[in-house]
This record gives sequence, structure tokens and C-alpha cells, in this order.
Amino acid sequence: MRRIVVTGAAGGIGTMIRPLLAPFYCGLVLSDRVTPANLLAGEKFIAADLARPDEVARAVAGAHSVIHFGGYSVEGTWNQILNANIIGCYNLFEAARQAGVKRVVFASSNHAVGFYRRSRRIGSDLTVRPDSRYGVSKAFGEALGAMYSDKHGMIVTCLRIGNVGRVPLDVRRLAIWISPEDIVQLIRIGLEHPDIRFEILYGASDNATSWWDNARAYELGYRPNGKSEDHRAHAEAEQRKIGADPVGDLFQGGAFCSTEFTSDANRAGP
Ligand code: 15L
Repeated sequence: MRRIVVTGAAGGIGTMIRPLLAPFYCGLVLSDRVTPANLLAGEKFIAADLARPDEVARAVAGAHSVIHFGGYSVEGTWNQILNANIIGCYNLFEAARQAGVKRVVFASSNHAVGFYRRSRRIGSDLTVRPDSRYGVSKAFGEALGAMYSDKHGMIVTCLRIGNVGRVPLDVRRLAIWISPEDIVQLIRIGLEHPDIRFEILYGASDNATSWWDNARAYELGYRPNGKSEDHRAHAEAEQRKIGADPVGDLFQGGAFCSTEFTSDANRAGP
């Protein structure tokens, strides 16, 4: 049986995906700083702080694959991002290399490209345009993954995740939403597909208003079931409570772009 380690297992996405992964991969090894609630039968927990190389090495020892969903999941101070997402991501890839891990699925984010305008349809083969320190850390993680793949032969799949949940939370999320079931499909492609060396795939369901060309994911067999349009009424009702964001509404990253923004919206973002 292949040992699969899930970092960030106690986090929002970790909590949603564990029960959906369980039928395919029994005996998942979970890692996080805090113990996840409701360990499933067969799951094993190893506490680790990503900023501590010794703890990360202990968590990934003997693993065949790692689903790296740990780290800071929104914008934070430089110290928070540096420790959890820059140092933490390096520690994870380096410990994985030393442990002989074959595959890593890395939770990147749409915020690596958040400053692309909503009028653009983008693939994953263009320059990153992060919208935050958090977005920069995700671009760094993608770059690390490419390096470990090219230099050390690791099979790395980066998922540029939109927003995972049961329903899209607002109108922006209609373009980037992904259901828990669909993200599990993408994770399984990353863990199993024989043709992968290094990939950046968009973590989005079958959304009519998508800004992303996710053709490569479909080529690899991705068949999302979620459709954000089924939840449009809910998203629009929630949007009315939020109101307009004159800068954020121009760009794919939304409020991550307008937060701390001091430039001119006409000259920002491609
Ligand atoms: C992300 O990357 C975050 O982890 C998540 O909390 C949401 O903010 C999401 O992006 C989003 O863009 O909606």
C-alpha cells in the first residue's frame, strides 16, 4: 500500500477532502500543527510545523506521495507568509526529495495570477501576476515544484485553486468555484496519472463564466461535475450584501488586489 501524506489536514480544504479521498486511499497519513477533528478509521496523525525541517521530515518519512495543502491560506504579514509558505514549502519539497517521495500535489492558488483582468481568459503558461504576498508565495511554490521536477524527477502537480466549497460565495466565485468532489478528481489525477512530470492545472469546476483555459486538465481526464451556474441565485444574493469594490472588481483576484492597493487601476495588471 502506498503511503500518502496530507499536509494541512486540519484546514478548511483538508477537512472537506479527507472523507472523499478515503474510499480511494485507505490509511492516509495526516499532518498539521493541530490534530484534525474526527480522525477516520485508518487515518494516522503526525503533528508537524512546516517551518521546522525536522518535523516535516518526520511527517513525510516513508511516503510515496504528498498532498501539500498546508500553509497560510490567505493574505498575511510577511513573517506569517515567509514561515508557513516560503520556508514551509521549501522544507516540504526538500524533505520529500530526501525521503524519496515520487509525487507531490501542491495547493497553489488563483492569487498567483490575481492581477490578470477579468476580461482576460488565461492558461497556465503565462507570467505570474500575484496579487498579494500570499499570491507571491504560491508562485514560489509552483517554481519550487518545477525545480524539483526538472532537477530531481519528482512528479509535481500544482493546482491553482479557485475557491473550494459547497456553493460559490459571491459573483467572483461563480468564475473560480470548485466543488470538493471536483478537487478530489484533480488530486487523484496528480497522484495517479502516468503522463505527468510537472503540471499547473486550474482548480475550478465546470463554470460558464470561467476566466481560465483548463484544457490540460481535461486532457488528463478531468471531468468536473460541479457547475457554478446552478448556484447563481445564491451567489448574486450574497454579492448584494458585499457591494462594489472599484479596484477588486476589475481583477481576477478581487479583494486580494484592492487590499493595500496604492496604484492607479488603469496601469495595474495585464
Ligand atoms: C485562496 O487562495 C484562499 O485560500 C481562499 O481562502 C479564498 O480566499 C480563495 O483563494 C478565493 O480567491 O476565493
